[in-house]
Amino acid sequence: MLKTLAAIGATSALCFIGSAAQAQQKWDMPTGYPASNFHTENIQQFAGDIDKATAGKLKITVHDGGSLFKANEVKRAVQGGQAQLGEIIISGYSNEDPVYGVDSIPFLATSYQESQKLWQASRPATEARLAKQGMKVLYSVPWPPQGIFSSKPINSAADLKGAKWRAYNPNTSRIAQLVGAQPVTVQAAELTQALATGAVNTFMTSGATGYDSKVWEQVKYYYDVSAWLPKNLVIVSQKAFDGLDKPSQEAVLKAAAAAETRGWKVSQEKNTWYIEQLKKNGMTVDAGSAQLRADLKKVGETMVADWTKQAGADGQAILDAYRK
Ligand code: PCA
Repeated sequence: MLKTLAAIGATSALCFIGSAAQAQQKWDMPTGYPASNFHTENIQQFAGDIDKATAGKLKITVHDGGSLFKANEVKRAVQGGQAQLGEIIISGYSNEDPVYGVDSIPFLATSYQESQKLWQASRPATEARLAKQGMKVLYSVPWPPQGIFSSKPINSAADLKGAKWRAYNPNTSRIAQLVGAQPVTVQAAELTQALATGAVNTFMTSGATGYDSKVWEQVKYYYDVSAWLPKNLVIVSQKAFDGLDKPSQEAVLKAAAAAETRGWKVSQEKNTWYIEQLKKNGMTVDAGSAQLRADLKKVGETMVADWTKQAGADGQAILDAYRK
């Protein structure tokens, strides 16, 4: 905690350059994912664009890999003003509000195109909720489609019974419950270690995180079922944003729009590459048996039905807009 406070104090001070009293702002941006991940590279480019466009008036320091705040602490940090902006996986917060979890329901939106459509349908409700909590959405980028990683072959949901199932959000815990696995929440930054110690042996995520965490050292099978594409959002404290001069605000918004377009494109382009790396490192990759897919579809149907009840009229409006 003290270390965190010191780090913030050192980098987020408002300093003045020369005698013209032109304020230079230094912002801290925590993220939960490693430096070489495509989201983080995109964020670095976003920060660089802002630096350039403001001629160095707004400097953003990116703290990757959960080094300043753990992935699941970033929202509260931005909300509480300990960080001016940050990257969150929005479905990580669906216990606060079901709307945050709509992008992580199995088989509701399974391609980039559907995922974009679902984002357009859910964006206003998502933004309104975050705005109530004092935060503004700058941009979204999806993770590649989610598949199943396992240390042993899986032919149907029955084979998942009793698995030590790593979860990264409430919906992935719920899937574990529905298939009779034991959910353990582990952030991406701790996944390699959790696998090495045997705390977990099965999980759903993208080829991107499989690659980042070098999971082939423990797990040998990847079932590329493309069940959903969860999104990361970059959010800023409204108060911090309002504290910028107009040109800097415009620079942030412009860089955010570019990062959103770039991020969606890179996620899709790099997905194939990530899967290739899993194969190159000795993993068996296939699309999953018809039985496994059918079993998971049922899990998805249960979850859509539950979600619709929990999310009420707002949820129904999102689904109607998505399915139109
Ligand atoms: N990677 C992140 C979230 C989804 C994904 O593909 C993770 O596994 O934590």
